[in-house]
Amino acid sequence: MHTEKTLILIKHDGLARNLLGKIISRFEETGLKIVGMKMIWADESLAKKHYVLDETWAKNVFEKTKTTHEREGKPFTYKDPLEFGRLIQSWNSEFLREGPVIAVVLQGPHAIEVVRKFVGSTEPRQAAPGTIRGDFAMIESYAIANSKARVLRNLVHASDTPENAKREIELWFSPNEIHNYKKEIDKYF
Ligand code: IDP
Ligand code: MG
Repeated sequence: MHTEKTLILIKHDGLARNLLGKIISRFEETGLKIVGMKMIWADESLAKKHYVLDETWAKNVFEKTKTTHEREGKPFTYKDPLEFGRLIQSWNSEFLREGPVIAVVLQGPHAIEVVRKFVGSTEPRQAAPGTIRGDFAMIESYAIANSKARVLRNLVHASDTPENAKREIELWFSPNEIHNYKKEIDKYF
């Protein structure tokens, strides 16, 4: 009843920094079940479909970045959320294709919320210690990424809503790559 599936991507910076095992361990330790996992090097079409430019997402990205810039007294010159969203989407698409990523489907109670909590804030500098982004990428910030015209290298992507989780799982996995098996812990949920 409360069981959900969610998609995680360990982005290429995770592989490049040899953090794969540590990051996957964190997810295993939540008690959630890994029901799909593979290494995949995305092409442009997959990357664009993953980071769809929808208006709500663009507004959200725009607001998060603008708020941080203003709080730090740094100028934020973008006026149009869609234009900014398009720019971030193109950086994201490039980054996603920098090298192979590990795609994981996790299943269990409240999986989407729990995983987002473990991953931490979008800007690693603001992410709480104990989260993946906070523990392994805290020196990364909007200030640095935007001044270098590149995406935040924040190690992990995680689905943020049930609708996006469904769309993203269908995008990265075919049905026969998702496995249904029992674990001892299942009897409690
Ligand atoms: P999330 O990964 O925490 O869900 P989203 O708002 O969905 O964050 O943004 C997707 C990704 O786009 C982020 O993980 C980050 O890598 C990148 N990103 C978002 N805003 C900016 C920005 O202002 N500069 C650089 N990269 C950004
Ligand atoms: Mg997101």
